[in-house]
Amino acid sequence: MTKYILPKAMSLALILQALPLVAQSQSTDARVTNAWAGLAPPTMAMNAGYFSLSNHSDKGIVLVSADSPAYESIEIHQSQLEDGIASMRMLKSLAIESHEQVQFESGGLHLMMRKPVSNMSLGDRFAVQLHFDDGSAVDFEMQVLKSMPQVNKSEPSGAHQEHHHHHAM
Ligand SMILES: [Cu+2]
Repeated sequence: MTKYILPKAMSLALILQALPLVAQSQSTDARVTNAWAGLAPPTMAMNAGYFSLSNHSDKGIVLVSADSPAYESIEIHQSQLEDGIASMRMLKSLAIESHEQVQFESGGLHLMMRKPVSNMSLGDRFAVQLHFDDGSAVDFEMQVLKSMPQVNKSEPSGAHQEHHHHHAM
């Protein structure tokens, strides 16, 4: 009868391979990039927030809400053009299929952020949290900018964009 004895180095390699799977099941694989908000006039009690949201998991995810300490309330909105009239409606949820990316952008999906807690200036950063229907959440920072950041929407080939963030959960 043969007895298998794994060399120590080999068993360690097996353990290391297994670790990412464990981490994956405990955190969401949603990732936010290129988050920004325009500079709203001080008289405006609302602002729109934009970003790219990618689902890097093998399952669909459902965004259900967003909040920020910088605004009293945030809704998920969809702008649309109907018969030449622009309007927007609130979404109760937004499904993102496995390995899909959705763009929150001017004229489309956006976060409608109401009643800023303080006056925002160009370059200011504030925290935003997205909540999903499975109870997971993603934290990110939104920056007040003049216009959309000029970054590749797809996965970068250049070195200027940060690489995947692994959630330390
Ligand atoms: Cu809106």
